[in-house]
Amino acid sequence: MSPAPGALLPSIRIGKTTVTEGDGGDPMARLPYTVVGDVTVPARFAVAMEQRTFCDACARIGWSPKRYAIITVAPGDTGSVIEVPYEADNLDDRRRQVQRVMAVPLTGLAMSDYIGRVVVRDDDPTPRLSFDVRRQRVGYGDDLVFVTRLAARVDYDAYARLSGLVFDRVDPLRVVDVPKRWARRHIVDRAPRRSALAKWITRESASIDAGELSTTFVVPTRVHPPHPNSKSLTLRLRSPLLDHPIRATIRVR
Ligand SMILES: [Ca+2]
Ligand SMILES: [Ca+2]
Repeated sequence: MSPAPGALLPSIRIGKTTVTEGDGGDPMARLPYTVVGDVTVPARFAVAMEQRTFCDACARIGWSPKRYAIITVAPGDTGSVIEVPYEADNLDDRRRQVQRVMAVPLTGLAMSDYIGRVVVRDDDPTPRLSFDVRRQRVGYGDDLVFVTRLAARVDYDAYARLSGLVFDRVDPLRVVDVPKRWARRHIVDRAPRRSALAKWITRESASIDAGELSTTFVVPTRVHPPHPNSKSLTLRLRSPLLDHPIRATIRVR
């Protein structure tokens, strides 16, 4: 028997929950709801589920298409769970994944709290970021190749910056040692040709794009007559993924 017009309908209160992501598969979160009042005849409500992701530097963000489900509440039920699908991977994530669940009464029910939420907590460790060189010693005319590398793929752009370090008592690679065209693109025009190249390398990007494992920074050198002493270039890498900066050096002779 349907409730008389004006009678207070039992209502549904949708809850909130947080789940730990896990690794792959088709995971389902169990979002609780409670029934306030007595259900005396089968009642139904519909839910729309929508995934939202929030992140500054992620490859995949935004809203997913909605999914729908219809939930039947049997007489005497005091509550149960709504199964809410979400995404799980084995990548370190910066995105915040939230499943928003909106309920609409169909028959025999009212809604009190009609918006629920599943927050998915990432469980993958941040991989180690390293900074290395392809060859520690090169000759004039060769490229100096600095390599920024992640130990595992991640789901965001791994931001990193390079700057040069200048040391006393070390003969530095100089502006004159690199091709003019490279110098024009990477360092200021006014850099004196005899000054240390490292001094002018201040803001080079060494960021690794989401899903990639490494990136290189290449400094070409000009062919020179043999030089009695080796020269060197040391670069320092800074990144929010590192507790402290790390550095790498290449010698040229
Ligand atoms: Ca995971
Ligand atoms: Ca993850």
